[in-house]
Amino acid sequence: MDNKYKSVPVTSSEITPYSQYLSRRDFLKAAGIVTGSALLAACAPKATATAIPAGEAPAASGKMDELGDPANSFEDITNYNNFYEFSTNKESVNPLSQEFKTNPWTVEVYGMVNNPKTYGIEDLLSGFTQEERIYRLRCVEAWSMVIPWTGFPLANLLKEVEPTSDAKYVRFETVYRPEEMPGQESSFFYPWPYQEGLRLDEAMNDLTLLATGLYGQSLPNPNGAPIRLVVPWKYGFKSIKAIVKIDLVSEMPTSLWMNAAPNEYGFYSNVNPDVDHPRWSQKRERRIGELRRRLTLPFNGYADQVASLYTGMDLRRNF
Ligand SMILES: Nc1nc2c(c(=O)[nH]1)N[C@H]1C(S)=C(S)[C@@H](COP(=O)(O)O)O[C@H]1N2
Ligand SMILES: [Mo]
Repeated sequence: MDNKYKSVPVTSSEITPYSQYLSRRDFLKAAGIVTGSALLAACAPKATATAIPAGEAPAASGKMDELGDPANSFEDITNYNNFYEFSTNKESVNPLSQEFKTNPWTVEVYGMVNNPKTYGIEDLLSGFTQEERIYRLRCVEAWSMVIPWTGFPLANLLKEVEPTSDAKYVRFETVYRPEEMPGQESSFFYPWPYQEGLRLDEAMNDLTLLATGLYGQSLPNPNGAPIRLVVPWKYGFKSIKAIVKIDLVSEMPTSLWMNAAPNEYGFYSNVNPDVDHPRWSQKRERRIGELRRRLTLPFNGYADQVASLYTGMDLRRNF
């Protein structure tokens, strides 16, 4: 497959060091052009000379996705999170997840495979070439971000364990640790642990990433440390965090969201501006840091790489 995301091994010189990124950000702040405040200024009655029209604000980090969209700031990416194990409030996930223990950590890969194996997080970091992938993340709630992940294709791990010919789907599970994750103390609304699934060909697609970091740092706790899935053409809830189990199965797995609200969340959940959520439109999205809502793209803009996975399927029904 023609791949825009060449497997470029990440070397430390290629990643903007966090200190440099911070100092650039401080510079932008000093110049009064950090996105949030610039946008506020732009809609205030007395817009100042430094106000920058939405969409033209310079990227704080200089990092961009393949459409030229600037990456969101480290601050936005780590302070506006969906991680219901900690809180349903996006701003509370960061403070509540600070003490979460991500070391030691193991990921068990099992089920319909020839070589089942339990990997320590250090094996996953050293055994697979880590690369940077700058992806758009589109939440089903109609907001989005651009995130510079580091990690490795899930396919590389699956090739090592060798799925058998009976394996048709991959089931993922988040750690269950109610003593550290306050949201897991009650199962009244959500049947913990968080689970997600992919069809095997979706899991093997080159875009599908196991992320172990962002902005060249190890993965921050609010983003699903120490390892999480990233499936950029699907709604964000498919990108399960803090993974401890990867299970190869023959039947379509049931995700936490399919269990909790089957009329609202299906298995495929490909980003699709033409299929509204039962309670809101999916036509547009709010890119965090931008003033105006932008049009949502089919498959979140990755159609040329993944649309062929769904040939013959009725995409008006996103389940
Ligand atoms: N275990 C777990 N994974 C999860 C979630 C969650 O609540 N728990 N939220 C999902 C949702 S709805 C989104 S939009 C993304 C958000 O990822 P981010 O916080 O890194 O931007 O994580 C997904 N993965
Ligand atoms: Mo989401």
